[in-house]
Amino acid sequence: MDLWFTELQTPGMKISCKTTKVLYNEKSEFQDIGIIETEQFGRMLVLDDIIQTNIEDEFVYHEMITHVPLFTHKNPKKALVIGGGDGGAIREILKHPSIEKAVLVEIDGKVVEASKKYLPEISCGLSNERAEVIIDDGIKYIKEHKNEFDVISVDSTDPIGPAVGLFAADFYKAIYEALKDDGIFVAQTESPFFNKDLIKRVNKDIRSIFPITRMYTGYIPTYPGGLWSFTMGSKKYDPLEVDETQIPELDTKYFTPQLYKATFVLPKFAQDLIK
Ligand code: AG3
Repeated sequence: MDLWFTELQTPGMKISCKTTKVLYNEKSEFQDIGIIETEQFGRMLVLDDIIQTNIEDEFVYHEMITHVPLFTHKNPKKALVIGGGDGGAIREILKHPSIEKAVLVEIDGKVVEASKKYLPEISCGLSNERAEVIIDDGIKYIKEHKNEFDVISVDSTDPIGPAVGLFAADFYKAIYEALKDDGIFVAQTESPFFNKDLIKRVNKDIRSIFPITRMYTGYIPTYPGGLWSFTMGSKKYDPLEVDETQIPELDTKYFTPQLYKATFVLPKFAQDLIK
């Protein structure tokens, strides 16, 4: 018998993955959490029927949401991830020797628990002594912390339901205040192909708060359209002025110093969104 997990990526487009096992399926206070074994991508984390990450392609997203801002900053010591309960972003942040503390604030403790149990390759950083895991509402947390972080990564779900507030101008203002004077933040900002209005709005909002706003992309096979955007707001450092020959090699699978520079070069239609 063939079993297929299907995500409705847009009202008119689906992605299906042949599924060999359901490892975990529970409803938390916030969402329906699934961890399934797929033939193509290995173990996969699914929240409310939307693919979040999987063993095969997770490296792209987690490397890009962390190393790009961390290498834009001259000396990042304290980093924060909002969301990202699977721990992939924390694992990447800890590859930077300058990092003294990497804090994760995830609203759903069950996502962290399930990821620790079923996705150890992704969640492994969470038990590191430099990591701190806080189960709390990221919006509330950010408002209670001022002038504290060098780099903040917003590793959210799609802008529906509980994540809507993580794409709001008020939240970006609070992030600005939670960052130190030369701080940088990056948020995952969906597909340049399918989420044009969102990207336009988010860019406008971030530009009205941060002196430097830049968008970059990465290729993630299981996300709608493949091409995925990240938007950076920076108080002082401009990634376009970073000398990539000074970026050290890290143990990565997608990110390289050369790619750092190239990732800010956008296809014309994507460039037009943020004019
Ligand atoms: N955050 C979710 C990205 C959005 C994916 N959207 C989709 N498949 N429709 C990823 C969490 C990984 N730490």
